[in-house]
Amino acid sequence: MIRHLLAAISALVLVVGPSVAVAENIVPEPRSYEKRNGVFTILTTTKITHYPELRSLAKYLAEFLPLPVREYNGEAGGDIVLRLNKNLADEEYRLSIGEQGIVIEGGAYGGAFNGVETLLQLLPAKVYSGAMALPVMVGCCEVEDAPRFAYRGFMLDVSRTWMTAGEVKRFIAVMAHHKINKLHFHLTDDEGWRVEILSHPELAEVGGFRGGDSPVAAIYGKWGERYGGYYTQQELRDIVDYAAVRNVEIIPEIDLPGHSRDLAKVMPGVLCNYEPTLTASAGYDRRNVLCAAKESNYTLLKDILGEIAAIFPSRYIHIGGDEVAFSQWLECPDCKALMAARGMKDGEELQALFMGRLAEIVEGLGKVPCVWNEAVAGGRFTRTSQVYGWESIAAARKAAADGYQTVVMPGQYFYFDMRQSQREDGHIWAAIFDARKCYSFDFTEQGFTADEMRNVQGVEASFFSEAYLAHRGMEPDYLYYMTYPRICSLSEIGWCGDSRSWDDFYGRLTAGHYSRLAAMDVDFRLFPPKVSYADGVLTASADDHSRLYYTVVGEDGTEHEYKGPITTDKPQLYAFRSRFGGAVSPEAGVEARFRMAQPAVTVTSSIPSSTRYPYTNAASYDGRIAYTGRTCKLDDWILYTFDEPVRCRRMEIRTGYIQLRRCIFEQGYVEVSEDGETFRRIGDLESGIGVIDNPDYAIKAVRIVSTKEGNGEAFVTLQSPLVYPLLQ
Ligand code: TNX
Repeated sequence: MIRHLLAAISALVLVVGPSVAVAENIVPEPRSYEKRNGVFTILTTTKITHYPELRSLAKYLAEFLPLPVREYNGEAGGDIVLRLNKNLADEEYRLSIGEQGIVIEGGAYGGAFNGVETLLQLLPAKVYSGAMALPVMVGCCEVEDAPRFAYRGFMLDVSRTWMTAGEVKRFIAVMAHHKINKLHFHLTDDEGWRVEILSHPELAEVGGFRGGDSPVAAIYGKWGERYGGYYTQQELRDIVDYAAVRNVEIIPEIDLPGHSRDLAKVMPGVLCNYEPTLTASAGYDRRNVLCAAKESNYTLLKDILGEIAAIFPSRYIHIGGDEVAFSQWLECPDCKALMAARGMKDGEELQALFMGRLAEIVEGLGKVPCVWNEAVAGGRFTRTSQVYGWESIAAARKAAADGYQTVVMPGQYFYFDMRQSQREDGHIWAAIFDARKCYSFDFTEQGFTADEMRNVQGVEASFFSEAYLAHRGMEPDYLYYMTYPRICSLSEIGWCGDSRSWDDFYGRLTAGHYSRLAAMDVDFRLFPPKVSYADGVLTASADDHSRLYYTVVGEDGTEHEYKGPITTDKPQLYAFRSRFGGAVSPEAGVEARFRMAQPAVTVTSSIPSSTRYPYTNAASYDGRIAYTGRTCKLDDWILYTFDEPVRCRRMEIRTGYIQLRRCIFEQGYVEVSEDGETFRRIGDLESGIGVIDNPDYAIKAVRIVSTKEGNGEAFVTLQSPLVYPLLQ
């Protein structure tokens, strides 16, 4: 009877047309998925029944499917059952959807969680927006699945850019939907201390904030105001619990002994024992390495790491070890004496001693130390550690070959703070790469041997956030624009084997997964549209699922929907962008649309230039930058005089580095001159940038004038003017 009723309801539902799930677009792709005939209909009366160990998982599932939760009592049918099966590996699972019900079996909690995530992906995407109306039908199938790697991680840098506990949880929630199971939590660095330490409360209370009256200098354009934050231990425990429900282990990092400027600002006694010369840094002590010779430092670190060990249940504590400026030790009489006493010849040996002592502390706390690859470069570091190979593929392979359990994360594939195409924002030091290039990472092709692979624990991607602050205009979604869909690629590298097919992945991504990301409210990055021009016709295309728009130079910026080829003899006026929910692509167009003019220019200033980086660099248009020879003062100016007056559609005068707007004229105004003699003030700097939009005159000279006394930096960096030519 009930069966007939259900069948009738299913039929009705089919007619009325509620959601029928599409099955094939699962990310990361399961090892085996077999479609079966029939459907199971989830009704409001369907129960989620679970083994006692899976209670929080059942409640998690009920956040998406508003169903009653019951402990499993042996009966079957008509239910969604969450079980453990000791014959499966911990993270392995089986998902079976039959007409009578759904069974998810995991080897351990993580396996069952993975099965639940796959089930969610078999439902309509709106399940992720918390708006799943019931009944909903799901096609019958059998899934058998397990990850390739036990370690599928992501590193979040909350030191450089502060994120609230709520923002961190949201990030965890989204990555967990991709079966990423480790959050490497970069809690300290030169720019911020984010974890409450009860035995030394000033670390977070002072070191969690910068700018204003904080001893920690502001960077990247927020000089005046005090800003930042830290997590209380209670908040961190809450994040740990939240993550555990989502099968995410949190591995805390305290970055030592370098990257510790913030710590040193709060406790100057941790630095080496010498008076630094501060002329080059406008009096600001930028040292960031803990003295290796001070016993008190090890006592302090024991206190700190003891509290970290108590907050985070993970077996692992990351203690950094990257980018240590040995010069500070080599200038320190105490470090030199220590080195002499131990017969050490270089900073690397002293680093091995420092990191070795930290490792002892961590092991004494019953945990495994994790380090960045530099810490083991000399091969002296304890073999019972986990190494993060970030500098290069060779560095990752070497750590694995030397017998360290290794997490592979070379920057050119896995640093998601790198820009995704030439004209977008982000770092460039490792590479410019998008989700496709990331996806192409293949252990076999990269030459990892079978021996090395035995030590590879898995993969990790990272988002270092020193440039994040400069993108407050995109807040909060610059983070998601930079990390998705690259995390989707990461999830398959970590989950599936080598030799994956991009076309297949791209198909699943665009046809199914984009909708899920949109339902999660993730403003991810779309791939740029393809644009071509031939025989007077301009054609553009995006993926089949996004909408395509264009703007025309000279109009007011309105976006028109692209409906078909555009006949024009001025293709350079058009820029195309695709959109999918809140997701957006970078602009694309014909080459000429993005070409910049490079009119001959002379740069002068009220400040003399540095000798190594003369102002001619800023007149060269070749990407080099110039430095002033001192900090900037009130009324200082920088003047750009063009050989010939310049007609253009926009001009920008920027100070600061190209990816990181640092050492900028913080506040000031812009003056232009049509004859090179008389100047008129046309506006204020916008985030340190002088902007002239749509001038209806030719610019002979432009000058920016500081209205603020310095910014705590020793110099100002200058770039070439950005001149957007007229496009008639
Ligand atoms: C290298 S990764 C760093 C970070 C920077 C990052 C920027 C690592 C161990 N050190 O301090 O933020 O590059 O991409």
